[in-house]
Amino acid sequence: PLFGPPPGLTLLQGFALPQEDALLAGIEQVAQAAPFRHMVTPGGFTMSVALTNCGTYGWVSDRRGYRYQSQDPETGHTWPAMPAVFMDLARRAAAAGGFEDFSPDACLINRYAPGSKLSLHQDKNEADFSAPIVSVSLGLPATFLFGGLERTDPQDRVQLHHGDIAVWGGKARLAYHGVMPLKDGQHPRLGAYRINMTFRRAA
Ligand code: MD5
Ligand code: FE
Repeated sequence: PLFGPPPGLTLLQGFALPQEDALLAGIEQVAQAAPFRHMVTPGGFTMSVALTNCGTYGWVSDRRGYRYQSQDPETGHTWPAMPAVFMDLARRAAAAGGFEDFSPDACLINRYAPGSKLSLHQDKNEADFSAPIVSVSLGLPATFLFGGLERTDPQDRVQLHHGDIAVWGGKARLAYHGVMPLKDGQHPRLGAYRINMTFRRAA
């Protein structure tokens, strides 16, 4: 199509707003047990985004690569359980995007400070690409880049605001994507941060 969203992306503007308080409380609870930290990429760079996880599996990176694992590498303990309000919201958003019976076993929580960015990449560490990725944006707005199946394909941009949910499935599931450096600002609930929660079927 010449206009309209790319195939596979459903943008649900404001979908998470009714659960705002419960989501922020859940993130604080998760971060108390598994604090936000900056991981190192296989190439040896420290990520500008800080992250933590909840659920059965968590996404981790170190010099050996990217992978999902059930233990927090900082503590050796399992990741905190996924709060019920997270699971319920992810399932309702997936259904609204056309994916019934989404059953995420991993929730990666990314925290962006001004200047933090996510370079262009594909999400390929999950076992089943037929499941969507549900992404919840909170706090400061961000410019999201999404391209095609080749790194060099042309990119589109979308602004993601507090409370927006994006459901990435079908053709968008393996598309290259990234986040532009976060602009400085103050959000009434999150201050100078953007938080993005991604719900995935990892195993
Ligand atoms: C973020 N996080 O805003 C994004 C939201 C990550 C990551 O990219 O890997 O932690 S998830 C966006 C996403 C997922 C799967 C496919 C596509 C986008 N896409 O086709 O563009 O922190
Ligand atoms: Fe990604």
